[in-house]
Amino acid sequence: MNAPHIPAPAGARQALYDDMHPHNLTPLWESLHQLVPPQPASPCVPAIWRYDEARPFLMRSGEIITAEEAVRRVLILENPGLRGQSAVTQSLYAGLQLILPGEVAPSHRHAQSALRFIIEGSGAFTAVNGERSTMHPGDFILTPSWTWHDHGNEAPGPVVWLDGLDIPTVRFLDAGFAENGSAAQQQVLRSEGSNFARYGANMAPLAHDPLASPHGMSSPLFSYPYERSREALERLLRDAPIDPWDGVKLRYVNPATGGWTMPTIGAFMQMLPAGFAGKPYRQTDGAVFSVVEGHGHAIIERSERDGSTRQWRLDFGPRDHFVVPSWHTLRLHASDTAVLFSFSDRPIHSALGLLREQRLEG
Ligand code: GTQ
Repeated sequence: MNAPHIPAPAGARQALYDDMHPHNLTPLWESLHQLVPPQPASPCVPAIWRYDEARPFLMRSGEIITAEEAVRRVLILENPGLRGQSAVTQSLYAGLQLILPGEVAPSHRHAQSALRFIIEGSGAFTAVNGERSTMHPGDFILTPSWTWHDHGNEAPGPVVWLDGLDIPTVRFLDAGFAENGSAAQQQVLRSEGSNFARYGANMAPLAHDPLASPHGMSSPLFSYPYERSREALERLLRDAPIDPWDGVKLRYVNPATGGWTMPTIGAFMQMLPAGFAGKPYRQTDGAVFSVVEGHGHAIIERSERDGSTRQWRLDFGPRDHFVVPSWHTLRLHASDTAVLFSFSDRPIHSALGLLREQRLEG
């Protein structure tokens, strides 16, 4: 027998919605499809920030505010689909930070995990928990959750880096705490290179207990120099079979555990040979790319529920940044040998059993 049919008088549904609205009640059936979508339908959209276009604004910001006054002089890479939210994807934040010669970005710490990826200039430093690390283009530096950090520039020219933080994730969880240091710059407790000697040589102190790591759930190593990463990729490009989707792609690891460098943000570096035409793939973790070397383009596709697709072509060169939202199909093309750094919220997807990825043909 068929279920009984309930004929609703015209307007009865809306009357119910209106009457219960003041009681903070709302009908699920009007939004079930958006709440439990058949596939991710991100408001985040593909976008590119060309360095040639962004740099003049960054330098202008250097004329109107000091690093000390700004605390962090950063231009946020705001996703066009998420304007006003200081977010590059639903879970991640990205920004370009400028520090001029002689400036200091004062010491603080916060629950948010941060990464720095150096874009332009050499000789600035980030200090993490009492040790400085000098920055060079392509270096990947961590400031894990709740570690004291300040930045300084004792070099002759401007230094710019990409900041990647889990600000939207921490905001979503209402778990944000922050403190300012008692002095602008933290006391130097160890000479530069001490951290790398301890954790950067595929060795670890004998007494090292990963659970009592100096950086909590994050990698105890806080600087990953470009020289080393590039050398590994170049070698693999010559020796190893090239992955048809990724070229040669490596993940930055916590040397003590083999796990992610930070609990909320995963980071990667890949090399694409000249002429590379990558196969398409999609994954639930949305990613931000920073182009280190070479030129190419990304073809990004989004399939809508009605079966239609939208396509973007983003042409990139050195120091450009682009974002690939969750479950958008990506194909990477390189005209000359290209090196791409990227970061995503993959560790969160993995830890929560939500990670899905599809490597497609075609
Ligand atoms: O360097 O600590 O881009 O706290 C945003 C928030 C950088 C930082 C940002 C921050 C920082």
